[in-house]
Amino acid sequence: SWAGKAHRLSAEERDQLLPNLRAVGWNELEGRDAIFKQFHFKDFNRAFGFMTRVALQAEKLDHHPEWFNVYNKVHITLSTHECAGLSERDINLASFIEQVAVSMT
Ligand code: H2B
Repeated sequence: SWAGKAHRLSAEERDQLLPNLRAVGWNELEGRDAIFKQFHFKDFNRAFGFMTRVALQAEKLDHHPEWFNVYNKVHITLSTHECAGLSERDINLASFIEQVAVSMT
């Protein structure tokens, strides 16, 4: 796509980029190069409002979350299929997701 080919983050890039996300609850999955976070909202309306805003940005970025929603909970996994692992696209989307989550809680 217009963004160029995604590459898996190097060890150095991970050391630089992941601590900020870990500090707000994102963790690396075991057995898969991806990051994961669980969000809890006040109710379904907040959860779905959050998902709607993330969905519109995902489409704009052409980078989409894997997610699961039940009522007020949204579980999100981010990974880049193109490079079969974590790329800068996941870091960027996670940062956007954090901004939206803060505004919904
Ligand atoms: N989302 C994610 N998470 N990883 C990808 O590699 C990806 C995507 N690729 N959304 C995009 C769509 C690709 O399939 C299209 C054709 O650009």
